[in-house]
Parts: sequence; C-alpha cells; structure tokens
Amino acid sequence: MMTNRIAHAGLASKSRSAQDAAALIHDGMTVGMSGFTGSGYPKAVPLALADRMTAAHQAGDRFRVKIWTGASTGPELDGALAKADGVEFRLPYNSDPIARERINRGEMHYFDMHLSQVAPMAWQGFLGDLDVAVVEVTGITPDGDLIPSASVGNNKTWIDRAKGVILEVNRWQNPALEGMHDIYYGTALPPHRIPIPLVRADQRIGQPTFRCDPDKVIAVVETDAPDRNAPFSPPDAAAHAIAGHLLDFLGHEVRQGRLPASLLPLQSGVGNIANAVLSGLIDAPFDNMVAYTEVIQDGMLDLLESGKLRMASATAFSLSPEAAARLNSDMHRFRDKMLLRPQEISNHPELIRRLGCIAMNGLIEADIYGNVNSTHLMGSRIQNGIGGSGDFARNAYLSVFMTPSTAKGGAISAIVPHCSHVDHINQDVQVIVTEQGLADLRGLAPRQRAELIIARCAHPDFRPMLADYYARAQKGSFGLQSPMLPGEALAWHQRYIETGTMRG
Ligand code: 0RQ
Repeated sequence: MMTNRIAHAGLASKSRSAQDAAALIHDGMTVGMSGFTGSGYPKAVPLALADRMTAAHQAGDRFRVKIWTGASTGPELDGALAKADGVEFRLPYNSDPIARERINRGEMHYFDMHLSQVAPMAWQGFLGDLDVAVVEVTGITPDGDLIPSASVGNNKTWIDRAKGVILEVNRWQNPALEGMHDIYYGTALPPHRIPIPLVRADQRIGQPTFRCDPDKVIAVVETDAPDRNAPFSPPDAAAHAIAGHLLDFLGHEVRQGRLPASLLPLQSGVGNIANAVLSGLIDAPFDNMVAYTEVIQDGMLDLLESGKLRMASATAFSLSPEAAARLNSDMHRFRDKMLLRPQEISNHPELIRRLGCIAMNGLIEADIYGNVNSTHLMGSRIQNGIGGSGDFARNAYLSVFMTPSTAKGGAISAIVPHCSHVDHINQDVQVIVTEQGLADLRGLAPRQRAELIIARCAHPDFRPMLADYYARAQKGSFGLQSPMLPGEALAWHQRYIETGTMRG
C-alpha cells in the first residue's frame, strides 16, 4: 500500500504485517532495535516477536535473541520480550521492570555500557554480527531516505551494520519532526578518526535523514501507536531543596566569574530531581541558556517555552504523555529550537569536553570520598544502568550528582562509608547535592572531601554514624590518604540486607 508516509515505491511494495515481519527473526539472532527512553522504539514487531517466542516455548522450542537498542525502550519492546523470556542478552541500558527482574534473577545477560560507546563498539566487531535492525521512522522520502522518529539513538549504526532492515513507519509521529534531526556520517574507527566539526550546541554537522540501501530492507510495517514515557511525579520537598542548593551554587559560580551568565551547555539526567532543577531554572537569573544533553524531558520543554533556554541538542525526547501531546500540537513553536543527533554524537566525550557541559545526574549512593554508585542497589541488584552519566560526568566542565540523602523511607543513607559499587570515581564527581546541602569537592583531597560530604550532604540521622566511622577509620586504617576500615566499609549494606535498615 502506497501512503504519503512511504513515498518510495520500492519500499512501499515491501509493506508487510507485523507478524510477517517478525517471522523474519529467528532464534539466536542479534537484533538492533530503535528506541531511546520511551520514544521512537518499534511498537508492533517486538509484540509480534514476543508472541512467536511464547508459542515456541509452549511447543518446547528455544527462541531467544540478543537485543541491542539506543537505551531503555517501552513496554511493547523490553517488557513484552522479557515477559516472553525471549532475551538472552541485552545492551546497553534497561529500565523496564520485567527485564530488570529477569536480569537480577540471572535469567538474562545484561551488558551495561557507556551510551557513547555503543556505536563504535558495534563497529569494532567483538559484539558479533547484527542480523536484523528494527527501526521506527516517521516516514520514507521519495529517494528512500528515512525520516527519523522521536529518538535517533543508534539507528544510523543499526541500519548500516545490519544484514536486513525492518522499518516501522509510525504515523502517530508528527510529520513536522522532519528536519529536526542532524545525522552525522563522519565517524570512523581508528586510525581513520578525524575531529568532529561541532563547536556549538546549536550547530548542524550532518543531514536530516538516515541513508538506507533499499535492497537491505526486508519489510516495512505501518503503525499508529503512541510513544510511552512514564509521567513525572510533581517534585517533592527534597527535589525542590536540591534544585535550590544547585541553583544557588550556579549563581555563585557566575558571580565568581567561573561560569558565564548564560551558564554552559546543560546536560540533565532523567528523573524527578533533574526535572525539578530544570523547572527551577525558569525562575533563575540565567538567560540564553543552551542544552547539550541526552534527552529532552518535560522541564526542558518548559524552559524552551519560557525563552530562557535558547535551544536544546539531544538524541531523544523523553516526555510525559502530557508534554508529548503539547509538543505534538505546538511543534512549529519548538522545531527550530531542537536538534536530535545520534547518541555517539550527543554523548561524545570529545564534544562534551569541548563545549564544557554542566552535567547534572542522579545517584544511588555516594561515599564519603565522593565515589558514586549510579547503578547497583546494595552492590549487586541492577537498577537501570550507567546510561550517559559516565560520558558526561568524566568529560564535563562541571560534574554534579544529586540525590535525596536517604532512601526507602529513611532506612538507607545515600551517603555511605564505602560505595557498594562504583560507576563514577571521585575524580569524576565534583559536586554532590542532597536536600541537606551541597558539597563542592573541586580541588579537595580525600580527607577534606569526607568532612564536607558528611557535614553538608548526609542526613542528620546518619551523620553521627558516619562521623564515628570516619574517626575510627583515621585511627585504624592502613594509610591516611583515604582512611578506610575494610572489614567495616560495607557493614551498613550488610545490615540493610539482613535487617531492612542501615541504622545501627
Ligand atoms: O527503588 O522504586 O523500589 O523504591 O532505587 O530510586 O529515587 O526512584 O531514583 O528516579 O531519582 O533515579 C540513580 C537510579 C536515580 C537514576 C538513578 C532505590 C529507590 C528506588 C530508584 P523502589 P529513585 P531516581 C544520563 C543520566 C543512571 C543513568 C543516568 C539512574 C530505586 O538517576 O538510573 O544517570 N542513573 N543517566 O528506593 C538502595 C540506595 C538507594 C536505593 C535509591 N542508596 N540504596 N536503594 N534506591 N537509592 C541521561 C540518560 O541516561 C537518559
């Protein structure tokens, strides 16, 4: 069927049902899917694939695949495939609760990666071949170029690398998305790498569409299904307090001449706290800001609307249903202020370092020396993954991590003697903020950091326990650079596992 969304006759003739397309995927294959947060992921073929897997398992046959994506996706992809127990291996990021449970039960291998590294590593070859790409697009041009959807992620790489490509053309996506993307084709593996010619967040360095050899396309499936991002809950008192401390600090840095009045390109992590910080920026005295970030979430849309944020560069939208509807109906007002790029560009260390981003990410726990755990609860249970936080934290001009000072109703201290897992070493963590206060760790040695973090960031209920541990560590440790009592360092976590609280 030829529709205006599929303007290439050859590709229109490959129109298939989702079931017929899913039948092209077999047990043991590696499948690269589109999707970055709950946007731009395929919504029909994964569901049909999950049905096939369930039927195969009921017949006593094996049917499991390896899934690569941009980052997290929606329930129709990660949720459905995990429910069908059809995923043997997953990379690079997951936040789906069913998949998370399977990973934590040891039923699914999960390679949790820096998001900027996925595309180059896929080209290096050690991950193996990519059999099929399943990519959602907004439309197909008369020349057979693909108009990207609400996320770009690794789609360029999947389309180039896969042996066969299945396209989902989703008419729910706004056709006005056309032209908002900047797909850069200049990346290569060493020794052929050249500088990426991006020196400003608002600069275009690529083209608006994906190239795709029409001969590689094995099916085109038409869909009409919404993206599904989780709604944000309104910021609570802790989120407001964290945002307040951070905005005061940024103002202070401007007054000290260490940041320009329009700040530097902002990167904001996902979640309610990051969203509260963005909302707080609406009333803050910074104008003409830009964002060079991974996802555009609700707060960023508000900032763009207010005019305080001049433009935002990202790889995906990550909007609540209400904000997605607002963007969809008001696209003409936003479209010149946003650029979506491949994640190897949105998260590229070279560019983050060059632009001097202000990175603001969430954490699970930080230790008294400023090492940060973003991924593993009690050292072993994965929550989501490192995502883009490592790409940004290490290379940012200013790297900020934020968290409420306690979790699980106060049973857990987010500030601990020793992180049970480390994603961001202390050298990559410059500022820690909780609702209690902000610790500016720049230029401080480990013992100076410990005193500040305990005093400023820890919850008052846990401060005496931390101070006691730290005092004893200074007496009994093997050396005094970063005093530690190895036998006790993780005792807080063990106590939580055994008794349900870290309180002594
Ligand atoms: O578990 O839901 O069972 O109660 O961990 O905690 O408070 O909902 O966390 O949504 O703010 O996310 C670090 C996970 C924070 C996020 C993290 C428990 C808590 C809850 C989640 P329950 P919250 P938030 C670049 C940015 C890595 C990727 C990243 C993240 C659950 O920010 O995934 O930064 N970051 N990407 O109860 C035990 C603790 C705990 C704890 C919280 N100390 N110990 N459990 N929890 N603290 C942009 C992108 O990548 C898109």
